[in-house]
Amino acid sequence: TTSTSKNRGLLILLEGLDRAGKTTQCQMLCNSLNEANGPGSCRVQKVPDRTTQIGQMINSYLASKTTLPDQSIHLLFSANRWELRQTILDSIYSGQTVILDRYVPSGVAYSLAKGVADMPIDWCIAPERGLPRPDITLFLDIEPEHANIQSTREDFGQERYEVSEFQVRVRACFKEILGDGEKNSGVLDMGKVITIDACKDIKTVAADIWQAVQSQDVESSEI
Ligand code: Z5A
Repeated sequence: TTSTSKNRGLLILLEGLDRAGKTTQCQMLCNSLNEANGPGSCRVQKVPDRTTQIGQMINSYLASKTTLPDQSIHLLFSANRWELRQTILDSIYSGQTVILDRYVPSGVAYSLAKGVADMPIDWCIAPERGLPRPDITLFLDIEPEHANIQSTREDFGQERYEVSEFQVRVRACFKEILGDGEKNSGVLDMGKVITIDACKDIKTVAADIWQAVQSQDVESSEI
């Protein structure tokens, strides 16, 4: 199902490492849902939203134009999600499905992977509590250590966090946070978590995502 019995839209999250294909797949899924359910019934929200003032600070940090303490950048990423909270809720409750291109799991995984002593997992999660919970999380999985797939994808290596050893740690953190696919089996409740093999070609990944979204029996609970 792609809508709930209360006719609210769904909150669908696509997560994964850099260059896993999230932006590509968010757009393809959105196009398919708009075709199936009518134009405008779905939209994509990129996270971070680099257009806000906080987003511009994040952008400048990621481009290594500014430095910030690890704690400060963590809280800015979270603050950027809080800026989006109301518009996400407005969309969902007006019946529009929102596809998130990254969200809370990225916030926690990238900070945890830094291994900073005074930023344990509880500290990292605390500012995220109260944000809307996705109905479905699709984790686009690639193996940086084996496939070395990212370097073959356009533009990899341009930004601060795109270093292979770091990506290996981020992947392990994602798995700890999201669990093994069963609801609530990870540290974070991100709804139903489904792992997608993102090493396949773009069309096959899109078909796998479409099937996963279609086959989900999503609850109509409050977000
Ligand atoms: N970050 C954080 O620390 N804390 C937070 O709270 C959040 C984020 C939210 C920027 O994020 C950084 O912020 C990121 C995490 C950190 N770390 N870094 N660097 P971002 O989402 O803005 O990152 P991005 O640089 O815009 O996107 P991305 O993740 O790197 O890429 P992607 O969306 O996963 O991939 P894509 O743009 O769809 O595809 C990349 C290329 O690969 C493109 O040429 C595609 O045509 C190609 N591609 C895609 N799929 C395939 C397949 N299946 N086969 C072959 N080629 C493919």
